Amino acid sequence: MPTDVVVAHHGFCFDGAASAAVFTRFLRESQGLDEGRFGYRGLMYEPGAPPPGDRLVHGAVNAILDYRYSPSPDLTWYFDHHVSAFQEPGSELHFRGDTTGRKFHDGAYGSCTKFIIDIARERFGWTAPDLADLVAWSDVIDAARFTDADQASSFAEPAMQLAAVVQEQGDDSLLAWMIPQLAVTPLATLAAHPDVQRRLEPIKARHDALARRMELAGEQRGAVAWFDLSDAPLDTVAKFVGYKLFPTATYSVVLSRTHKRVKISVGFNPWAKRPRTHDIARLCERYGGGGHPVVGAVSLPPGELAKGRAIVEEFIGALNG
Ligand SMILES: [Mn+2]
Repeated sequence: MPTDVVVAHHGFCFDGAASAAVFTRFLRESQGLDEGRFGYRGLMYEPGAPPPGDRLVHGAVNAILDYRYSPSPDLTWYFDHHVSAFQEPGSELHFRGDTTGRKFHDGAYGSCTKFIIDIARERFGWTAPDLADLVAWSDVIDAARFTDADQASSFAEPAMQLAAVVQEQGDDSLLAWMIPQLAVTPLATLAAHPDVQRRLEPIKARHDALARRMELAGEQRGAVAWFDLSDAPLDTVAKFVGYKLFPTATYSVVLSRTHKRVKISVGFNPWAKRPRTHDIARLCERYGGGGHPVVGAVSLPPGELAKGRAIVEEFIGALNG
């Protein structure tokens, strides 16, 4: 049977996959569509990414979830919570002129998954109480609303196990299997599946190795937890481990390298005891980098470690100022 519902969602992202799962249930149950008619496509935020309208199929029911808006006439449903959703010229005007009542955007939401389930209830009278756990965890993970750094860097919760696998290995072939499962299976049951656990094992091993490396390399200088990880190439990320190791730090600075670049990552501790007094995006822009007020990075060509170290010193000085 041909796919005639195309769900284009943010790829390699737990909120993107969960949004696709909730939307699938919504469409199946509110419109009586058969499960076999759904196809999934991951969209990535990367330089030179094609406009999302290119991934839609003429004649199908097309949805874009947790990703940029498209003014394509083929777009049927739209849900997103990114403030940067309207990138294509004229796309915001096109969205505002919509009369179908099937295109929704709210930049105040922490996750697209929660946005979809709220709109489905308020506008269409559809609910799915069995998905409450999936929705709640998507909201925690996508907005990093963890109770503390321990929870944020732990694999104990089934949702955290699934998110780790999706973030690292969530390509179209894995998600073609996982999204329909997320739509109907309790998180603990799905996380315990041998295919999930087999994928999770090496991710956990790399994460644990990095956590040990950070423990050895880390030092706190004033308000800043600082990690020099430039001794060997970095093959994974552990966004919150630094705050677990140094809970009193307000900021973290990490110097790392891959074969492609030297990178200085700067972040604000979401559980900091003191308020943020610096705009990290602005700080990084001074050195050709960028980001958000709470997290940013500067990249240098490979081999420019000495310059990287000099920038780190300036960051640590500025963040203590
Ligand atoms: Mn999202």
